[in-house]
Amino acid sequence: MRQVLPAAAVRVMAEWAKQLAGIKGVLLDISGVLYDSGEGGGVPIPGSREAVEKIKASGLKLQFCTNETEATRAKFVEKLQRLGFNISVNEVTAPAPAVCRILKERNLRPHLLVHDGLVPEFDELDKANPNCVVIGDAADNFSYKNLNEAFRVLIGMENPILLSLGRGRYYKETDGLKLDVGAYMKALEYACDIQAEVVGKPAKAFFQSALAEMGVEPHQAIMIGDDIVNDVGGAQQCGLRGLQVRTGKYRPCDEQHSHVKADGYVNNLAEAVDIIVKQLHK
Ligand SMILES: *[C@@H]1O[C@H](CO)[C@@H](O)[C@H](O)[C@H]1NC(C)=O
Ligand SMILES: *[C@@H]1O[C@H](CO)[C@@H](O)[C@H](O)[C@H]1NC(C)=O
Ligand SMILES: CC(=O)N[C@H]1CO[C@H](CO)[C@@H](O)[C@@H]1O
Ligand SMILES: [Mg+2]
Repeated sequence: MRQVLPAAAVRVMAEWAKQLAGIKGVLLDISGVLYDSGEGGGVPIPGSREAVEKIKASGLKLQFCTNETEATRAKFVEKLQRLGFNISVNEVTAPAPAVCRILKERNLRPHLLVHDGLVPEFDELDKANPNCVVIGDAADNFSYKNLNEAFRVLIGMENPILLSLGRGRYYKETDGLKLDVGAYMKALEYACDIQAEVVGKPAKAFFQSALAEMGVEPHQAIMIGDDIVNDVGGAQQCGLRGLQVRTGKYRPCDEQHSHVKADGYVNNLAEAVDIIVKQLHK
């Protein structure tokens, strides 16, 4: 029997599906799209494991694009594999490796205000006599003491350089919403009257490096995320199409956001992938 959808749903579905012609690659946010993070590693969002397989089987290029900065990429990927996702380190674009490249290029020696789990990503770098501060989602390591130490390093420099791994406002774990790095980045900006350089979503360069990994042009790619500003808005700024999933940190008011309008809204990753893959075979 043919499923009867309300007229509005049919129209919206058709609208964004029509824009899919020429799609060659899919960029996926991880947290809130594949799984909900939290104590004990988190829980997969129903249908998302199968959706990843379906993209891979369809011949579309796939790259995961995360602002996750609590653990090294290797640790993070291991966790996702334990949750049943078929994902490898080279399929993940993440801020820490990107910032390491920048630090090397510019001969910067970082003072780190990051989660303990991320510190090994910076092992190869000279951290003596720091000439910049790198801030990431330090979670419980965002103590007054640690923030103040970073502040003192910055305020003592002639031209303070603050590099931030993302600028998210908050994110969601299984026990609720959590303040993200952006809130702390703003505190240091305010105290030192400076502007941070953001590495990670929604920075254009970050999406571009993910696209380069896939070898597709912005107009051939679609980003799927739960964050209307950082995933959807960031991707659109870079020339990609952006879909928002109604999972993770999604809130209904996102669909009336003051300056970001997603190319489409879907209930979850599985629904998005069904529509995208069907469209390929038209
Ligand atoms: C995992 O993904 C790779 C491509 O990234 C694919 O070749 C392989 O068949 C997948 N493995 C499973 C078990 O689906
Ligand atoms: C970071 O937090 C962990 C867990 O609370 C703690 O054991 C560690 O000492 C902290 N590290 C720093 C540098 O504050
Ligand atoms: C925009 C975005 O992807 N935000 C993510 C930032 O990082 C946390 C984890 O540290 C994720 O939960 C958010 O989804
Ligand atoms: Mg997310």
